[in-house]
Amino acid sequence: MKKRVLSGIRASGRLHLGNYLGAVKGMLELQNNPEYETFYMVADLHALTTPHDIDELRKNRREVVIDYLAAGLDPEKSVIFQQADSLHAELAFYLSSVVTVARLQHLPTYKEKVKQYPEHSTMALLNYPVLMSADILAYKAHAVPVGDDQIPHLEVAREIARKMNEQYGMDFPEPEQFKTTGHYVPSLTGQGKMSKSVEGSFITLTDTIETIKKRLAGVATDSGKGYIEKGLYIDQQFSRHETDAVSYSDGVSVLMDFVTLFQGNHRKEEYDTLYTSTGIRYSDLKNELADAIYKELEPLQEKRRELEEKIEYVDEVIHEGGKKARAVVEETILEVREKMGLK
Ligand code: AQP
Repeated sequence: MKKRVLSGIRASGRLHLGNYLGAVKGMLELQNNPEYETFYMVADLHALTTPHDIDELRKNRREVVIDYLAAGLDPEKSVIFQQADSLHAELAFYLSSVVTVARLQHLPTYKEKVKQYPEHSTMALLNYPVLMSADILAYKAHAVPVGDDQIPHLEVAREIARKMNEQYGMDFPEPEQFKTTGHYVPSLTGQGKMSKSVEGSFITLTDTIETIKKRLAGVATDSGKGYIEKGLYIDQQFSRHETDAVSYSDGVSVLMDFVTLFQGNHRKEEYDTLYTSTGIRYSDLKNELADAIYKELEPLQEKRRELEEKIEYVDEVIHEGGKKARAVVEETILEVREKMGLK
């Protein structure tokens, strides 16, 4: 039997490079691996966990699907659907009976969101990881292509799977992160990760070359020259190694991450050499980097324009995907109800 994969992105705004590199790239890789059966959703219920505008949410539920299709998700290979069309919320309730409030309150992601939206410390926000567990366990998925920010939530999903298996005799696999090379894309501000809701942090998949240049222009740089710092690296066998690392300032370190992701290790090493010799000209670096990013996004944007002309096709994909996803979830829910004594 094929192993199952589940992933999703919140319908809370335009997709950015973090979503693309941390999640969508992994979704594509597994979709194209015949050993896996892939389920990819728009997390519209999760969008209710933070303040939102109703019309925007309605629009974003479809926009994320258009981004998925533009990036190469293929309804012939993957089930593409909207979370609210399936029955994840019902399963989340059953799963919530094996998690304590304290466990959820201590999660770093919960604390961060409460800090970001102090007026919106809702039950839905606290329950976010339980709903995410339901998303995954509904399909008995093994692999979850998500970025590093979701690791604490995956740990909750594994704990819930274990408890449901021990207490009720379910056979949920313990899901694992499927990691991409862009599993942590930093914010352009130099602080934390790239996020939809943090202005100045992101580059979206629909940005023009001019916008990308403008956004990169805002990244803080330094004099262009730096030094090599001696460091200590401890490997998995706990052996210690001396390392030489170029010490970049916050903003330049972000630029270097992007150089590695879009131009490769070799270009990054050339900048390392320049930084500790003649110096880097950041205007040239940013222009070259903007071109490399745009080169990756241009085909997606072209495909997106085509899809915008075929909205009936997009809605058909959503409709068909919803039916397929629901059929799988119904089976899991029947089993859970029976094992929990509700049938
Ligand atoms: N910076 C990132 N680097 C790598 N992966 C990332 N992801 C998000 N940001 C990065 C991954 O994208 C997927 C979908 O994210 P989401 O929209 O469901 O969750 P999110 O964390 O709410 O995304 P944002 O952009 O941070 O939105 P806001 O600001 O609204 O909270 C996940 O797999 C996530 O790991």
